[in-house]
Amino acid sequence: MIDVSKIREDFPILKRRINGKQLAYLDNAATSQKPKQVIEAISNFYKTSNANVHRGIHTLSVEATELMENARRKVADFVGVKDSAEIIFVRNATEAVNLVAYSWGRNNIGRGDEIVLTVAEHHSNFVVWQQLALENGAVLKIVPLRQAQGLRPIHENGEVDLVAFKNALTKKTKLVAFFHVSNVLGIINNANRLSSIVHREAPKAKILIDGAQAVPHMPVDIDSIGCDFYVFTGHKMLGPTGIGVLWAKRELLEEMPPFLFGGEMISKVVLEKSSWNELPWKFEAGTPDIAGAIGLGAAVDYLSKIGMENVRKHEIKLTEHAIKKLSEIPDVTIYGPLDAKVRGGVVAFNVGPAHAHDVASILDSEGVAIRSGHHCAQPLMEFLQIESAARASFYIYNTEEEVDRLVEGIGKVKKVFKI
Ligand code: 7TS
Repeated sequence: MIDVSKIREDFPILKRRINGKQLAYLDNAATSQKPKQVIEAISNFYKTSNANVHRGIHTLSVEATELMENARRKVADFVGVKDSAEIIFVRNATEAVNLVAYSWGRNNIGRGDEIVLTVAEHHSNFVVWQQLALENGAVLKIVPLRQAQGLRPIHENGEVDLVAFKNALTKKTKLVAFFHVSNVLGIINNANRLSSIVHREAPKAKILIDGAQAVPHMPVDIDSIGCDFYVFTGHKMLGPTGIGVLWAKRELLEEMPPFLFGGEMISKVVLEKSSWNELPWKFEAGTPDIAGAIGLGAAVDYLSKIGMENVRKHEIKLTEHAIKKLSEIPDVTIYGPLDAKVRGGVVAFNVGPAHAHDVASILDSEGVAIRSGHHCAQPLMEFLQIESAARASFYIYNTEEEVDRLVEGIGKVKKVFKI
């Protein structure tokens, strides 16, 4: 088990007081806080090794290049990728999905071709494909979540409907894109199983997995999943904002044209034409976020030291506690499965008729930070027939006491709204 009080000492921001109360930061699905090891890695880089990468012969440039490429190796190891040239640094998960849509999608998906998504995708894995379909005349097919049998409403089971998923796959399917862990319902998709269904039913289709909520919270071994593209984002896993990752198989990346053109990504330029740099740099035009990559490397070191199995266990414990406590409050509706073992550390809920923004605002007055709104998943909100939800999401530094403060805060919401 992890030593939370020791971990908390590494996060300076957790000492803050908000509205006179000790901060309880329960908005980790939006972004995580950063330990001093990450903050120092970034500031040390600027203090001691700052130079541009891949260009200079001078010592600092060589040092900066080594630091950045070491970070790439660390990230590759962290997610079980053997060939670190398959790790493309981008700005965030959203940019990674766009890179795939522009470089691969626009060259391979045309009129009448089908793109299969689930109804619970984050907008970054939804709007990107919707736009491509609108442009190219491709067809979007949306897989619903499974309807629970019996008494409980849909939102309390809610894994991807496997029958509908299988039925959506046809000879025309070019791309299947789905989340690994839902940022609203916490559902953990069985990525290997869904991938093997795609291989069986639509062998020519490519598979893209959005791992933005998975990689920070559980062991992920990309090479073993059997997908073609996997994306994640550094700022949700203790890293800085501005750095994310696209992974794809080498053969696929080699076939794909560059997404952005300019410096760093070329091999040779003559007046008439240019040729492209090797992987991964072919997809990293311009000066990259060097400090961001180094910061992400430090984040990966930090998480590896704790062990992702331990991160997952800690979050299961907090989620179990949260679901138990929230279930005891009349008028609180929890969305997603109630068994913490099958879900990530994200708990979305509503309190009677109170608007989620009011819930979040009253909790903020108690120093408890949660997110409210549609969570960039409006198709899912429509599916659940709600406008919005409040959401608490946990990480390594959260405690059961903080969950209890969330619950107490909900008591205050109920008083204010006379629920
Ligand atoms: N995919 C999922 C599943 C996400 O939860 C998010 C961000 C993204 C993609 C996009 O990540 P980005 O780094 O490119 O922005 N999710 C959230 C959230 O739930 N609240 O704020 C951001």
